[in-house]
Amino acid sequence: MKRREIFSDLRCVPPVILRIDGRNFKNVLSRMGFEKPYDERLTSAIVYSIESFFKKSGLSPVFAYTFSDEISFLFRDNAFEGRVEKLDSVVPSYISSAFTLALNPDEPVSFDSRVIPMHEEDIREYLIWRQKEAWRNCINSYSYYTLLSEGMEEKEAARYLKNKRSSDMHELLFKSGINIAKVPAWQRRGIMILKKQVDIKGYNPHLNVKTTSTRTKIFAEREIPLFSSEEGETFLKNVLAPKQNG
Ligand SMILES: Nc1nc2c(ncn2[C@@H]2O[C@H](COP(=O)(O)OP(=O)(O)OP(=O)(O)O)[C@@H](O)[C@H]2O)c(=O)[nH]1
Ligand SMILES: [Mg+2]
Repeated sequence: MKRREIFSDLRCVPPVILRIDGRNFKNVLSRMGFEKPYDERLTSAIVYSIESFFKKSGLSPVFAYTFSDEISFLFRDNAFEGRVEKLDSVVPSYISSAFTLALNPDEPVSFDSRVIPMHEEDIREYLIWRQKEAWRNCINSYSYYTLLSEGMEEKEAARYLKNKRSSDMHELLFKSGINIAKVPAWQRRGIMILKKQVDIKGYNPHLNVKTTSTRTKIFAEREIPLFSSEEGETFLKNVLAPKQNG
């Protein structure tokens, strides 16, 4: 029977990105009464789940990048010896479980998952792509819920926005009093969760000396630059520097 487990040896070579995405979250979050288009409780629960993953899962991603209901993790360390089935099952189940602990929702939630083999030099391009999606998602969802609040039916609003240019949506939002360029950065650009080495200053009373030790801390950056900009390039160089590897 063991021979039938034909996918268990499917492996990937690092670096890999693993992206998970909330299953059917449009309906699930609506049933849970989350605010639209953005609810701080959802974002906090996702950030909490990622931080918990960094601290307690025993796995060690370089970063996680999140917006809406999706999370991308970068692994460089050959987690699970690259076994795709392990990565694709353990990561989304851990996040589902942490998310449930954070929110105590009325119904179970699930996340789908995909493993994306990367080259180091393509990681920035991947992040630029996802951040563009975050922005598209931001302007679309604000426009969509603005139209609904003005009395439009769901299907009609979706149809109306289908081929709209982003400048038209800007205009539409501006008329309703929303300056989309001024909504919080995490809604427009997403959030990066990172490990950072910090110096902890202490004192050794036996030797009567000041001490400094280094600890790894997890930070959620809610004000990140545009990855495609020069500032974004510098930011990502730091995030992807080899010292952040471990
Ligand atoms: N109410 C609310 N909904 C949100 C929020 N963030 C994301 N969503 C919803 O999550 C959905 C994410 O899009 P998708 O992942 O494409 O859609 P989905 O319904 O999760 O469907 P699948 O991922 O294909 O299973 C958006 O359409 C939003 O409706 C939020 O802050 N509040
Ligand atoms: Mg989803």
